[in-house]
Amino acid sequence: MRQFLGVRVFAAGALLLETLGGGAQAASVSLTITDSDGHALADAVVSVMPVNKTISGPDGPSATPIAAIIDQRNETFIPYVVTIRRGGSVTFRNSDKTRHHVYSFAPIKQFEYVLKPTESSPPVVFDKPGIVVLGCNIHDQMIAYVDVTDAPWVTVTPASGVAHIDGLPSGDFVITIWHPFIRPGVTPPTRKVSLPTQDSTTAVAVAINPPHPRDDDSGAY
Ligand SMILES: [Cu+2]
Repeated sequence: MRQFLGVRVFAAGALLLETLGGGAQAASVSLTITDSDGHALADAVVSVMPVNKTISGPDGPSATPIAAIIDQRNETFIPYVVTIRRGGSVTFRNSDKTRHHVYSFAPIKQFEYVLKPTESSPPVVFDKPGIVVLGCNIHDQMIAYVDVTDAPWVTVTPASGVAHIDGLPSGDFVITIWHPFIRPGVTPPTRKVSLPTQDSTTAVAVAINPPHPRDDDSGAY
């Protein structure tokens, strides 16, 4: 038990040092995403765009990825939401022992592949920004989303609903929040934040209304 406590104290000390070191080098923003009842929302895409477009792009952990993998496992797309930069690609993989399919009818990208067990698709390149909804013709309950963005920084909220974007320069930013609750044709909420210095940080809370059952027509993508 004493050893266990000792490890915990050491871990807390390391975290404190890391926080102090990171805070001195770059600005950061954290967002708490909830539904309208205040419950934490996972799978919200939080993308950060500089107002001044000449701000150079990032290379830290919050940098928008240029490639992603969506696995098919236990008849589920994993992850449920991915985000990539415009021009980036997603590779689809079947890790189940049954055959799967993956298709998109999205206006910005249409494709379909049948994937045998252990098979992967070629990388699918997305060259227009927007939301792509994915399905499997064999298992109707399988659904996933690809958010294709020009924003240099992005993250997807975990179960806590809290998104941290680190490694930002000082400046003004527009943050856009997208979630599968937001129906096609509805403008996602945005927030403007100003990070005046390299060590500034700000926290923003955003509530997303769940769709009204009568509005829940995902076929409109
Ligand atoms: Cu399937």
